[in-house]
Amino acid sequence: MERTLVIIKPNGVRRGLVGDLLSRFERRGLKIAGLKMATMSRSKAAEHYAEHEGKSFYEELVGFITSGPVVLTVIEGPKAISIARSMAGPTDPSKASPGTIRGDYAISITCNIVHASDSSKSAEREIGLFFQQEEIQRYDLRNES
Ligand code: FUP
Repeated sequence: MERTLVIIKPNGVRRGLVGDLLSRFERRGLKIAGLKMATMSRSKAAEHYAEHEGKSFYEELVGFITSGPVVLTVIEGPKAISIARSMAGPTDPSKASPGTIRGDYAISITCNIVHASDSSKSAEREIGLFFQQEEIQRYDLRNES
């Protein structure tokens, strides 16, 4: 069983896509184990995107992710990390196939609707940035057994 951090970015919230996006993960059979809405501080955004500090797109990226509320969700299930990444589609929406989140809803690389952790190490680090242990719920999905 894996856990991954999925963030519905500010444009996903502003465009009213929260229900649709959460629903995609539920329909796929993944579990919503943690869920909250928050506006990211600049310092949290800097921690989250630390690997991109100094890159040409960094300021735009941090400005965008802190521009309004996001939905933070811990998604759990077998191979949840790679499944959530493939559901999101490639970082650059122009390369994303229809049927993926970015292929259905995005054209801008910065405003690419969702974040999904790219490895188990990133998932652990990123979940720890935004969730306390007690904010992650334990329950069984009906379709698991
Ligand atoms: P991803 O893992 O798909 O979120 O992609 P990255 O970690 O490579 O990039 C993080 C975010 O930086 C992307 F969601 C969008 C932004 N970005 C740009 O704005 N321009 C780029 O050239 C690359 C990434």
